[in-house]
Amino acid sequence: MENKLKSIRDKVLEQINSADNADKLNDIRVAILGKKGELTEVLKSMRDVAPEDRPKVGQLVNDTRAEIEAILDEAKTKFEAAAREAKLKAEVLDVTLPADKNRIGHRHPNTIALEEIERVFIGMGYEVVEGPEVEKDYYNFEALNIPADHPAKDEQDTFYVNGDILLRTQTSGAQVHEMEKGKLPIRMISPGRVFRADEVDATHSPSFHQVEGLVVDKNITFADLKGTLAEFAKEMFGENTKVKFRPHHFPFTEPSAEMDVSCFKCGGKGCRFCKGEGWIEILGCGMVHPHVLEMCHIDPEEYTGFAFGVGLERIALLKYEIDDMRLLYENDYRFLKQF
Ligand code: 2NL
Repeated sequence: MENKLKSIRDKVLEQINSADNADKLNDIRVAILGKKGELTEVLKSMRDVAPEDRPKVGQLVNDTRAEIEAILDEAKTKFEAAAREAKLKAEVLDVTLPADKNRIGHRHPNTIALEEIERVFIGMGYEVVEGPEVEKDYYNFEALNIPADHPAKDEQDTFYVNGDILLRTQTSGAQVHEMEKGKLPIRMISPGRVFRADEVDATHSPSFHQVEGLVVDKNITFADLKGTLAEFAKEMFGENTKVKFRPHHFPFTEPSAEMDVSCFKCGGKGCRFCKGEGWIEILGCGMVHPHVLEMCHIDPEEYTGFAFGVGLERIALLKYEIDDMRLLYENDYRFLKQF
């Protein structure tokens, strides 16, 4: 029995020495120590051993088993360490490789223009107030003196959500909401997205942005309108910018005007940029129509006001000399990174 155990032990040692991976070790473990393993069979044959020899032989079997297990474990640890070593070598990190460059984002030309406009008016004591893009027909049209049968309503070719609710065509609604609150005086601008069922081309888009302004107080006159907008033009386009007001018509203002600025490229002499005119149209404006004030429960005998509206894209296109509005919406990084 002793010899048999010794021969098993020697055979196993030799097998372990020649094993070259963890799987083979496992095969050896099963062949020797498993349910039907050689050493297990030896243990089963203990019944043939004389009772007085059993403790000694049993001890010997157990010692052999413990020794083989220890050697198997040691070999397994060696294989695992070698495998880890190989894995680490394969995954080596080259810290000298230059990292991918981070592209830092920046403001869209529309945002740059809007923040510039906001800066000018905040500097003159105006508040910035935003309103809802989905608006009631009343706040977009009716309250602005554009009744259901008014031709201005057709011109704006509106997107309707249902008969009463629409995507706003101008940000005026925000100002009507403010006037309805009844807290006077008002000095505000309301920037935001507006919608019109226009075909896309170099100067049109079904969704664009507007900044409207409104002042309501006692003794506000057309002189306040002119002075304010002349100052705005100088701050936006340069100290030497002149302004010109041409009579116009809007249903919500009376009198109404369009304001031109002297061409900031040629100073007014006429060039390619202003198409030889010397002047560039910038915004629409006027004194708030008395009926608009009345509908907002403001007494037009006591209070007057002026209002204006500018297209944000128009300002951005002019200021940054962009010749096609569509470029503003494509978000091509090669275009955007120039501003
Ligand atoms: C343009 C110019 C304008 C207004 C907008 C306004 C707002 C209220 C009352 C009176 Cl709440 N007016 N806004 C005034 C004049 C011109 O926009 O070209 N619009 C299409």
